[in-house]
Amino acid sequence: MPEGTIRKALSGYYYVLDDGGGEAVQCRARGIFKKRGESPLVGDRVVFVRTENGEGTVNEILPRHTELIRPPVANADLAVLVFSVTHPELNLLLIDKFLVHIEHAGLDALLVWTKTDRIPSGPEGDETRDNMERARSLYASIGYEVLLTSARLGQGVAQLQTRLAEHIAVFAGQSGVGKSSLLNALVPGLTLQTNEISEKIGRGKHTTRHVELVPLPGGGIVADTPGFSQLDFGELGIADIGSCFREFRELSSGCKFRGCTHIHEPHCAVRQAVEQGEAAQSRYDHYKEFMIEWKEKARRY
Ligand SMILES: Nc1nc2c(ncn2[C@@H]2O[C@H](COP(=O)(O)OP(=O)(O)OP(=O)(O)O)[C@@H](O)[C@H]2O)c(=O)[nH]1
Ligand SMILES: [Mg+2]
Ligand SMILES: [Zn+2]
Repeated sequence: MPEGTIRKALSGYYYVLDDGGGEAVQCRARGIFKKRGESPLVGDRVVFVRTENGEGTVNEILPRHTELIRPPVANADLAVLVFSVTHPELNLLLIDKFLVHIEHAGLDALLVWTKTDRIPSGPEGDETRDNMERARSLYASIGYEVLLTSARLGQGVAQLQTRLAEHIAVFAGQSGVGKSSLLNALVPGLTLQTNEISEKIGRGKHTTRHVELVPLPGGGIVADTPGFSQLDFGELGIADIGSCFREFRELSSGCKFRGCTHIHEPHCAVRQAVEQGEAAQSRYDHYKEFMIEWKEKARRY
């Protein structure tokens, strides 16, 4: 039976690229998946059969290396968090939330900040520029790579291509930050649909509606995904939020108590580092916020 990769999922169909080549085959999934509560994801390696009418059936999902729940993508090894520096502006809370999800899923993360061309060059752009630089050095100090880009000017696009070669990457971020625009800039001739953000609410219009794998000319594959801004730790099954903050994970060996939650325990190395300015206050504040959110969810079940 042929094997292939799911390139796109849409309205109950899975578009499978045969390893042997040719056009993607439109497949249904076998009923057994539903009964088992499984569902094939874009990026899944599958075994399928061709049926008479040129369509096919997905018979088996091969073991996954990674699995991201939101956006739903299998086998990616690199998550590219796409955030715009303005329109909408950087949202550190959301960055940290996405990072928790990604660390939990075991993917490497790359932070890509877009729309640098929209920062006014005069003094009225100073605040945005300062915020951007401060955030950049914060995340770089934790060990995350940050790339500044403009899809409009092509800034950073070549570096991004170099970084993405050899990877299966997934673009993740709010609606309207410029994920599809960046992919269009990476792939000459590609015309993924993009849309102005709503000036009234300052957010995107959810232009991309499905997950789709796009091969890059310089090597690598990227999954374009619909924008989102909600992540529920309960739903994602993330209990150990502290270990998903890289710098806290490292510091926690210095906490007096094993399993320290870094909230109320004495002799906590994480709290001490925050107090001494060695770990970022914003990261700690978000951590506490996520813990509260998570506890409230847990109480409700
Ligand atoms: N000035 C400027 N505008 C950009 C840039 N990148 C994207 N945009 C604009 O931002 C808007 C949203 O871009 P999209 O690429 O549709 O955003 P998206 O992240 O794919 O949004 P969803 O598909 O809804 O998740 C469009 O009007 C783009 O033209 C950029 O680098 N500079
Ligand atoms: Mg899009
Ligand atoms: Zn601690």
